[in-house]
Amino acid sequence: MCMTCGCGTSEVLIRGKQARKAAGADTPLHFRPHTAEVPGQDNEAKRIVKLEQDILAKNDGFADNNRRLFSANRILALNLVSSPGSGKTSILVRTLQTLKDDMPLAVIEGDQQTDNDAERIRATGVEAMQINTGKGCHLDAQMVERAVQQMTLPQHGMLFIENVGNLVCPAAFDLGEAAKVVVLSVTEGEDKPLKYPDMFRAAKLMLLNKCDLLPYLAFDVARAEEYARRVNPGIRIIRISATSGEGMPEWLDWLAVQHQAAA
Ligand SMILES: Nc1nc2c(ncn2[C@@H]2O[C@H](COP(=O)(O)OP(=O)(O)OP(=O)(O)O)[C@@H](O)[C@H]2O)c(=O)[nH]1
Ligand SMILES: [Mg+2]
Repeated sequence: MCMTCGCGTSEVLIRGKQARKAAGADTPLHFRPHTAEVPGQDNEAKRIVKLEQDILAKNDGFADNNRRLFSANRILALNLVSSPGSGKTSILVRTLQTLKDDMPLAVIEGDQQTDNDAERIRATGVEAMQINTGKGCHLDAQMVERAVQQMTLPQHGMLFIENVGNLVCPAAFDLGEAAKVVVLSVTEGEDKPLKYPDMFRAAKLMLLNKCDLLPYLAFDVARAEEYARRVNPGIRIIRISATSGEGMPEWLDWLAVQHQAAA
């Protein structure tokens, strides 16, 4: 289990020729990180699994409260997730600039350190709360509840929650959002949906960002999209560029449909 954030798995799988040789069998080698090979190990593993379940159950309680609050105030809440630097804040800035005169908007920013992203959002005139998670690698629903208590609710509008840049842990944590939106940029490689399937499975929409860079890269768009649909057949995909504005109308249309459903 990842003891830093409490969101990891109790078992690691190592695959490869060396591992098979070491195991003396043709099967993958399994081991549990952070636990010693001592009698009672099974009990320890069970305790860790129970701890994970407790953490997620507690989180789900806060997420339900958040969802009720958003629903009562007719707010569309979206949870933007991606690896660091995919363009979450850039997409948000461009989106807010377009929508800010039409409806109430607010943003919660999650990062380990700095309020750089919140400052970028505030420069658009939209209210932003920054959550610094320190060593934590994801936002949880209680953090969002606390941030929401300190901000003006964008009633009948939209709340964007930009999660900590990380394609693993934020997948497991419901924040009370209507949907997770995963941003994959074309500089990251096509295989990310297969390597980090939980995130792509959890998302309703994938924004394939930085498409303005495609002429300079050996990135296979069709393959990336096929990989995303392989792990999540229902995922919607929109190709965009926060820099050039390509795909923004389609993204704004998608937002309008979700907003109508929340209203
Ligand atoms: N060429 C190009 N660059 C982009 C695009 N979107 C974002 N960038 C650049 O990518 C870098 C990271 O963008 P951010 O918006 O900060 O990414 P982020 O996902 O918010 O990053 P973290 O919050 O640190 O995880 C910046 O240098 C952006 O200018 C895009 O569509 N095209
Ligand atoms: Mg950001």
